Amino acid sequence: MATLIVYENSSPVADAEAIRKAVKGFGTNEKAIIKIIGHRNAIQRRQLRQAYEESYQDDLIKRFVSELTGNFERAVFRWMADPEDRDAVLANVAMKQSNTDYAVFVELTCIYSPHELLAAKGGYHARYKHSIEEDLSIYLSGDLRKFLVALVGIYRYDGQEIDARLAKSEAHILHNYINEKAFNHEEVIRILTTRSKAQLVATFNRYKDEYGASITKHFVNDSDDQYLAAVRTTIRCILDPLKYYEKVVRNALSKPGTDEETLTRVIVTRAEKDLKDIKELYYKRNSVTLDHAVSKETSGDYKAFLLTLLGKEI
Ligand SMILES: [Ca+2]
Repeated sequence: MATLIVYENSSPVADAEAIRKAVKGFGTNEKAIIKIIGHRNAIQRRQLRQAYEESYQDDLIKRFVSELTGNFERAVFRWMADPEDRDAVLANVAMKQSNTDYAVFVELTCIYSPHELLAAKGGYHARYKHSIEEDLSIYLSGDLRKFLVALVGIYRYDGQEIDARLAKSEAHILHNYINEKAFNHEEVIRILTTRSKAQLVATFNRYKDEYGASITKHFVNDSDDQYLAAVRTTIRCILDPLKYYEKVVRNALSKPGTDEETLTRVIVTRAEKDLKDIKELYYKRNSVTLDHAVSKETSGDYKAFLLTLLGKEI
């Protein structure tokens, strides 16, 4: 379930007028901005951008970028952009980091629906005039590149049908290659990147039954291998997205100085989807509410904005 509290009867023209007042002239009324955009769903935000453009011949996102700063600016940008454009930006930022944030691509391909992935790829074309695969190939190398390009390139079947015999045989194939430490074998990559999520869940469960441990525990070696880390993330995303997100948020908050990029990503991309469930899991796991943890680790307008998206009336 979502955390976003949507005001249903808002008017895009009235919103645009209020936003104009908040940004016009010297300074900015950040609170007024949060009060509006923190309570609008994706369709309302698009209508607001259109109304703003029509009324003032001004691009609202560009205006926000010039008025706001730091983490708050980045969060507002990710929130106000169309989802496919936002995902394109998240992907581009992730691949350009010196230590590629592979999790962004795993989320796109293993948690998002195939349709949403396709939209994000289109958004990437529109914004960067390249394909995601093309740019991944520029910024990455080796097994991680091979794996992520394959993941992004596939349009996974989204149905719930399961072939139990196939699950058994592919659990066996995976186990054989893992035993030989041939973690990057093309059969391993083929299974993980082409099978439907439902089928993979069956395969991973079968693996656990047959071989006595979760498959993620077997995809390890001594070295700090980014490819293997991406494989483990893939398996965790497919098996239990909520559990995955809870851990991502927990790690982002516990990092010295806080990993704001990741914290923002999870809150902005999940607020209209399942952030309420992630919050519940977070509380169960940490005995502290996510709202409390976020307000402890963040400050100012950024904090107020995240808490609003988390469903707090402030
Ligand atoms: Ca201003």
